[in-house]
Amino acid sequence: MLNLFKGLLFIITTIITSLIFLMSGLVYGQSQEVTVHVEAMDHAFDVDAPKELPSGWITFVLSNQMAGEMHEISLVELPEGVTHEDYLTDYMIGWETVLREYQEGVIERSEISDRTNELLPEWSGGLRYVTERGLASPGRTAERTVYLEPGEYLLICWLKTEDGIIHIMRGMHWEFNVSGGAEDNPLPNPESRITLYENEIEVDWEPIKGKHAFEVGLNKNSNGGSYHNNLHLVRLEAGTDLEEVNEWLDWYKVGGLRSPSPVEFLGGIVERVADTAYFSVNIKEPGDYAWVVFVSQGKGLYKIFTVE
Ligand SMILES: [Cu+2]
Repeated sequence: MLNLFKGLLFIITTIITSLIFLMSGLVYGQSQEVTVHVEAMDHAFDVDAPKELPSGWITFVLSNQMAGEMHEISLVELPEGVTHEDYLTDYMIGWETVLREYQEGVIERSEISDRTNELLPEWSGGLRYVTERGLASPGRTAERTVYLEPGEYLLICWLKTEDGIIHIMRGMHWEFNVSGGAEDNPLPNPESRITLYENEIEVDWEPIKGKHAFEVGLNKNSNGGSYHNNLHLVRLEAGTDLEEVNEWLDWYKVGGLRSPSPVEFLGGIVERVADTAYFSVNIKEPGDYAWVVFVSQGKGLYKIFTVE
């Protein structure tokens, strides 16, 4: 009798355990893409998302339909114990000072790194820039998919106004928290691959109008670092000077990343953490375009193409 009871108990326990397993499988199996919609304003982010996001792959869509200036999405993870306020005050005031001194000729470019060491708080080294740029001109929308670990983050825009004020200081920042939960989000599934070599942008894609998702492979040099960590899509006009575009992409330059831009930007990436970056662009008009890799204090890399 006792054995029969034990047998029944075993069967019931097995059924319940299987049911729980199945249900949890259903819940977690239904991995959903997490997308955060961001509308850019001059100068604020209007974000349609909760301040608490699940960790894993997240797509940030930067829509620049309402603003008159170009904007970007940068994401930075704060070191433990550092608050959003610390970043927006101590750290940003340090950067503003360095930028002003450099632009006024008080310090040389070669002195910037020493001066930032003096001015920026000690915890600055612990900041983790997950992505930067992905520049979107007015009327454009840029998408970037990144893997976020649990932590405290800030969404920021480092571009500068016509007067040289960093957009973050004008209010382009949005604080959020990432906690565990969605590590099984689907991996990005891009249609095409772009590989950045030392002297070449290799594009495995037939240019056509529409929305296109790309994976960017960052080829490594012998020291294990990437040759290049950025890629941008621009729309060419008669007389566009790509060397001028490369100069403009230099944040440290007096006119660098400052309104107005010399050309229209349709999205892209700066990737400092991973070997592969994911982004999407939307090509609405036929015309001439170029992939641009910004090279600091050098000649940029370009690949021009035409969309019929
Ligand atoms: Cu901005």
